[in-house]
Amino acid sequence: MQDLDIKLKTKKHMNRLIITISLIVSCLVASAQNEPVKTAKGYEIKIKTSAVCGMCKYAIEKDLAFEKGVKESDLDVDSKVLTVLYNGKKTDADKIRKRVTEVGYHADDFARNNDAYNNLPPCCQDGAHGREKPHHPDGKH
Ligand SMILES: [Cu+2]
Repeated sequence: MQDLDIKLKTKKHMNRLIITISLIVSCLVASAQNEPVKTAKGYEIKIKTSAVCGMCKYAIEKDLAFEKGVKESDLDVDSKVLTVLYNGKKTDADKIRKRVTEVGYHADDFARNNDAYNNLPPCCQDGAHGREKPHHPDGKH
């Protein structure tokens, strides 16, 4: 009986340890995201996305143009990094990341919305540009 008690206590201890470790890991992952930078024109955030081509660039930038507080957005297709200039009083980096996920793309630690992803043109989905040469490097079809 005492043996079982010790086992249970050890298990509890292990669980706590696992929780602590996963908290530390998630903090480390979170800190891998860029922080917003204050500029003369507003805040600027750089967000790593899963965009693959000019169509993705067009879709994300067009969508963000309608997001409250967003002033400018520019996606660099090569690095997949989306740079957004925004009004810090009207929105924040996480809201912008969330909006990007709703277009169908990962945004830093925010996973894409799967329904939106499935509705993307085939050329904008995973591996579309790895299997073949990009057939529309300029974003045109
Ligand atoms: Cu695309």
